[in-house]
Amino acid sequence: MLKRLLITGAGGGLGRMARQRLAHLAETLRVSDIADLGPAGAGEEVVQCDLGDKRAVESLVEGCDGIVHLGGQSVEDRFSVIANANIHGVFHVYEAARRHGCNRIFLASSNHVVGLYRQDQYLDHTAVPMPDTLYGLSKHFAEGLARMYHHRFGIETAIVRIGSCFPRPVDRRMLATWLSPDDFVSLVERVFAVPRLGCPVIYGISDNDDRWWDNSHVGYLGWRPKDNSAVYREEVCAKAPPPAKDSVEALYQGGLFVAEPIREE
Ligand code: NAI
Ligand code: 15L
Repeated sequence: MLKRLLITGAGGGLGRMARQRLAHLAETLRVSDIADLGPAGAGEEVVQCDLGDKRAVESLVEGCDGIVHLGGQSVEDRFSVIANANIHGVFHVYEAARRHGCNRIFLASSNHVVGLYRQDQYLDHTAVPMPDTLYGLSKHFAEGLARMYHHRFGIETAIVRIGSCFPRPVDRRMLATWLSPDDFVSLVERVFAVPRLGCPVIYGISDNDDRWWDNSHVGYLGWRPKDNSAVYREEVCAKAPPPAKDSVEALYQGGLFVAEPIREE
């Protein structure tokens, strides 16, 4: 069991779930966000801070022996916003981890690191990144940072290219990208249970019939996703008409992100 697990982004969609469902991994759960998280529950510490604030992150990480790093800008935005949270922010997290001897991190990367691949391409962890947005590119930076800190300083990271982690798939693309909340939780559990983690790229998807990504290289984690988006296929297809054949939504793994404008400044 960990002594103190830090969850960043604890006010977000995944963070709220992690806060509720991952407390058993540690004696103390330290939850953090730039947003107000309300009062600390039993066994919790609450720290409000901006990941872009190096000093604040330095003390945020102190005393933690594991991090579930979910905090940051989670969709495309202006470069300044992405740079603060996802570039400076993730650097601050890794630097603080190195200084304080925190050696295991679950890093929320994204499928948008490979968003410019086409939906008829099947990828594994060796695929050359093809980010679809500044957001996807910031996650590619985070992945590189994780590798550098692994090879130079021994910090182990699960680089998880999350597909679409929501209660249920809501469009046709998500039939391939869906990660169920239960499978997300079981993945985090394995990441902190396995004796040797290394620094693998893991595609964060459930056991969907539709799939673009291969996880066979991480069998050693013992993660067995149990859910399958196929259960929702009828419902999704009834609600969401098929996108036009030549639309980005139908062509690219990143879907509509591929059509996002570049927002400067
Ligand atoms: P979210 O947007 O709901 O939560 C992100 C949290 O980070 C928010 O509570 C926000 O206040 C906090 N945050 C933003 N900027 C910050 C800053 N400068 N300092 C401190 N905290 C800051 O996102 P969600 O869906 O919970 O995703 C969590 C992580 O997983 C994100 O890193 C996202 O990029 C990644 N991810 C999520 C996917 C999903 O399907 N939910 C898919 C792929 C990646
Ligand atoms: C992501 O990276 C986003 O954080 C999330 O909000 C979804 O848009 C997801 O990708 C997706 O591709 O469905």
